[in-house]
Amino acid sequence: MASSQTEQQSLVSRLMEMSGGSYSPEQRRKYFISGPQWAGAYEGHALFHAPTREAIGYEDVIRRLGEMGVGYWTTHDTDVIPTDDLLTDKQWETVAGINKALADHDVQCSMVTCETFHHAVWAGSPAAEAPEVRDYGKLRLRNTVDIGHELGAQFAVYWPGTLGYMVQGAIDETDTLRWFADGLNAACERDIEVAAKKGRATLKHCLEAKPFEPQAQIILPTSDAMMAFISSGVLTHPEMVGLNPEYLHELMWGGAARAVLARALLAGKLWHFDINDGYPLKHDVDLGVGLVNPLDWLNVLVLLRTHGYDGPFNLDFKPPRTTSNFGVWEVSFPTAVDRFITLWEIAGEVAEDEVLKQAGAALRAGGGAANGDLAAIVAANRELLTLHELIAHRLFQILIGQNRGRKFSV
Ligand code: GLO
Ligand code: MG
Ligand code: MG
Repeated sequence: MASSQTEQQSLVSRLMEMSGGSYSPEQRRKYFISGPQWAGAYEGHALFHAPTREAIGYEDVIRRLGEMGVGYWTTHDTDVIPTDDLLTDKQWETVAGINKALADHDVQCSMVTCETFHHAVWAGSPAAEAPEVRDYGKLRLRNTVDIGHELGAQFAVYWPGTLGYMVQGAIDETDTLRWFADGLNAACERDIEVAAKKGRATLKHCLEAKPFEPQAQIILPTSDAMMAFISSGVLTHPEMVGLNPEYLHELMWGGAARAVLARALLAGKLWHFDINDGYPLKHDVDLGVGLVNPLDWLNVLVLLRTHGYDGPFNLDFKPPRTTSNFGVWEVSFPTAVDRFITLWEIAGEVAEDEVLKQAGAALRAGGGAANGDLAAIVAANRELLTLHELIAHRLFQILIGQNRGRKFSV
């Protein structure tokens, strides 16, 4: 029996070692993978859950990411600066400390995001009726842009989880949308000023949708709703605003992640991507990438590889409450990173697979020579379309390594 914590930790480490298959920190650093402060520091708390882990600060999260080979870090303003210190000189002391930790561990800050859902001031959302709440919201959004430039970020993300309601009829949705746009416009305008002053590119401002939680009804619930909002005429700089879809958030409304991403790719708005896993039509469980839907994930990565997506893969998951502080860094983070890289590599094999190449080419060529005759068109494709199921089987084989000769009992 492993009864002491030290013995249990050695058991976990030994079984991790036995599992094998880890990438080296150098290999991991080749990917644009980012680790959120809030994921590393998540204590396991929720509405029905007391914390199961101890608090840790940015120094530890950045050090751990650097050591394991995750080259990028992301944060909310309040993950690292208490709300009362924001907009005061104290915040710049913290920002200087963060820049030192980033440099010490060879990690870069890729994205910043403004917390507009947790503090009591956001009870009615950052786009609330009261003008003073919205003015404070604008200050905070502009301040997050300032912090982002100071930390060297390229992206700002906005998740408006409070932009909605619990009870119907209490808010006017069109006002809320315009007021939300006012906040984004203030952030973009500040960005243009600061970027010019610092000789840096402006940030990419990315909207992240989630269909519900914490509000019961959300006014911009899906990535498609976000795209319609971007082109609705209320933004002063729609060209500065794109998307940060989250894999699980699209599953939560029953969407097909690949199709969502395809629509964003066509619109040129797929700039940032939150990666995780979970179950369709359930709440936001934020499990590690690939633990629930590895085949779907493989297909998502095939799409992204095929279309040259070069933005970040942000590990927006939550280490389960059953995992200890030790386990977060020994198991949660490295295994999530390594499953992602493995799936990315397998997606490369899919692109090169001879069966899939020939099946795809045959389907695209069609049966031919039908002369516009309806019955002949149907007949010409009758046998070819069986290839759809064959392709799905081949993808399963590639996922489990059967294409490389993996054998079971025979
Ligand atoms: C919550 C969201 C949240 C955002 C974060 C960045 O469900 O996924 O974690 O990604 O606030 O804006
Ligand atoms: Mg997210
Ligand atoms: Mg989520």
